[in-house]
This record gives sequence, structure tokens and C-alpha cells, in this order.
Amino acid sequence: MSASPTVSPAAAATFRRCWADLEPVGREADGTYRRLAWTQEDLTLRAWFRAELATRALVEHVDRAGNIWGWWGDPDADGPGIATGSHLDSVPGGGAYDGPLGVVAALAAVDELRAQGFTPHRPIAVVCFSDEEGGRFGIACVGSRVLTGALEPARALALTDDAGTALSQALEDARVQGDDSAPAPEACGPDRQALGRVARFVEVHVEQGLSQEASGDPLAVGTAIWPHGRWRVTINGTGNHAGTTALEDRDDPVIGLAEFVLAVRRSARQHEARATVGRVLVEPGGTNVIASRATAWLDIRAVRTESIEAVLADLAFAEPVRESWTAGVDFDDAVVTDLATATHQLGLDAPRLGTGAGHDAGILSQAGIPSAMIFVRNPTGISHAVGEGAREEDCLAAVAVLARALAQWSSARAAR
Ligand code: HGY
Ligand code: MN
Ligand code: MN
Repeated sequence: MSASPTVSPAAAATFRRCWADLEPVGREADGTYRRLAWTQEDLTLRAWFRAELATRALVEHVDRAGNIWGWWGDPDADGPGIATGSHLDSVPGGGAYDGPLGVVAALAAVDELRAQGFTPHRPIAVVCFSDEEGGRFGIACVGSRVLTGALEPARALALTDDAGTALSQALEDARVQGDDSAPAPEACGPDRQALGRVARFVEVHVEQGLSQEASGDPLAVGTAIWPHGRWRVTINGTGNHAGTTALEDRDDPVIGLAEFVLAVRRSARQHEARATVGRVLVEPGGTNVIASRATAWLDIRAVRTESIEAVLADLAFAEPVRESWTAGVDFDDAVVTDLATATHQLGLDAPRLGTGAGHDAGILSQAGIPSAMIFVRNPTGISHAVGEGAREEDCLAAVAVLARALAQWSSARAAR
């Protein structure tokens, strides 16, 4: 395999410095990251991103959903333009790369183009989407879904976190703490103007799996996102004393929860789906108390929607309530082809990969913006947990390919 493409010293320095800036923010003692939407960690990251835009004289536009765009050139005069970026929020116990890699790669790609003396004829934007993970309020891609109209603002604003704080309150709190990029709840909603500025979107993302490590491919081109959804299951019981209640007198919802979780695994295996119960709530939660209620959140994904429907049919006994649904996405062929070509021109052959992970690129694609992704090899394949990672050499290769694609797409007024 030929040597990986790389970037100018300036762009490599940007990558390293940005990574060093981000590394301590929201890092927990066990090495995972807790950067939940609109918490202090997120506000710190958002302020950091805005400063990075200002450093590069990228003109800041914050859309009505709180996503932050930095434009090189004027998209309202010379657009629509080309956008690239990702998110900075994490899941609880998250890794360092999921999201930030795409944001830092975008900033480094701008620096790479400037180091090459490139001047875009079409505007280029670096974007940081808000609340992609849904780690606090329970629905993924809130920023891009509200932006595109895929999520009603009223529903989004009413979402609450485990402490019962509504998103609307979290936005108000962020504004009080000085983050004027947090939309006022009453102004939060779709933003056709912001969306109309974007002709194409590409997201660099750490691979969330081991296929590239196994195949020895530093980069891959993301071609599709599997359909996936989230459901909530509530099992009611009768609270009682753990020591004085005979087993035959119990109505313990945790037993039902255990049976449900095992049924999920059986059905997922039968229907070739990936179904997960990663979050449960047992109330009231006393060690010496038989619970009165158990709640489980179910995440189901599969290559085919029919597989998800089959799993849901098996689990109908538990009456799952849908909280979010994302139809499968096939990314734009022309964007995929251009990314694969740019990679090849830089000496690498990039396999084309579908993914079971959701991304803002998928939401923008569903809103009609031609999009695709560049996946960076992850030596552990782990994501959403400690151990998530990528080699710097592979990250810089992604920056080189991203810069080349941005240059190609912004060199002339190409078709959308
Ligand atoms: O859940 C997902 O697939 C993404 O990480 N938000
Ligand atoms: Mn992500
Ligand atoms: Mn993620």
C-alpha cells in the first residue's frame, strides 16, 4: 500500500493543536467523555469552535436550531456553497473522536487549502451541529433535525433530561451563561435560509467498527446509513418491601424488564438486527424496595426496515412507544464518487461502507442536500466508549482528501 497522503505542516499543526485544546474538555476520570448538549462542557466547546472560526475570519452564521456555521466566502452572494463538519457533543461515557474528528478535520482542511494558496470560487463552510448524540434529551441529531424540519421545535423544546430539565430551559440557561448561539426557545425552528446556502455536505467521522482495521484501509467512503429508531418501554409493578413481601405476593417490574431484555436479544439475532437496551430506569430505585416501575429504552437498527419491523412485532407484548425514527439513507452517488476519486488520486483506495450509526450527514441528505461521509480507520473499532480512536496519520489523510474534494467542488460554479 502506498504511503498515506498527508497535509502541509500548517494543517498538521492545526490538527494537533485543536486536538490538544479539546482533549481535557469533559474528560472523566475513566478516560471517557461527558459532553452533553447545552451543559457547561458543551458551552465550552461551542465557544472554542466560534473562536476557531474567528481566528480564520470565517463569517459566523448561527441558524435557528443553534447549529454554528463559519463561511469562507459569502453564500448569499456566491452560494450555494460546500459545507463540512460534524458535532462536538458526546454520549455519556463517550469517546474522543465521534464528532470532534469531523469538526477538527474541517478546520484543518480550510488551513490546508489556505496553505496551498487556494481561493474558493464557491463559498466553503465549516459547521458544528448541536446536540447530535441525543445523550441528554433522548433524540439524536436534534440540531440538524430541527434545522431541516424533521423535528418539530415544540417537541424538541419539550424534551427533558434525567433531571427533568426541558431543552427550552437548557437553552435559556445557556443564553444566561453567555452563549448567544443558543437559540431563544421562541425563535427555535427550521431555517430554510441556512439550509439553502448548502449545495453539498461531507462529514469526516471515525469508523464505528473494525472493518477498515481488518481490511487495512485508512479511509472509507460512507455510502449509506441503516434505518434506525428509538423506543421506550414502561413496565409497571407494585412497590413493596424487599424483606417482608413473599415471592408469590410480588408484582416486580424488574422481572419483566429482565424478560424483555432477553427477548430483545433473541429477536435481534433471529432477524439480523442490532437491538440494544442501553438505558434503563428502575423506580423508585431503593435497594430494599421492590420497584413500582421499570423503564427501558430500545435502540434498533438493521440494514433493512423489515428486520426492525419484525423485531418490533416480537416485542409488541411490551408495547414499545416510538421516540424517534430515521429512515435508511443512501448518500449521493456523485458525492460518493468524488470522494472515492479524490482518495484514489491521493494514492489510497477507499472501500465504500454503509453504517449502522446515525449522523447529521444523514439528516441533511434526507432534506435533499447531496451528502456523503469519509470514515477514518479505528484500531479498536470501539465507539461511544473509552478506546474509541484513530491514528493521526489516518486523520491527516482524511484532511488531505477532504481538502481536495472541497477544492474540486468550490473551484467553479458546479451543479448542485
Ligand atoms: O446514535 C447514533 O448512531 C449516533 O452516534 N448519534
Ligand atoms: Mn457522530
Ligand atoms: Mn455517536
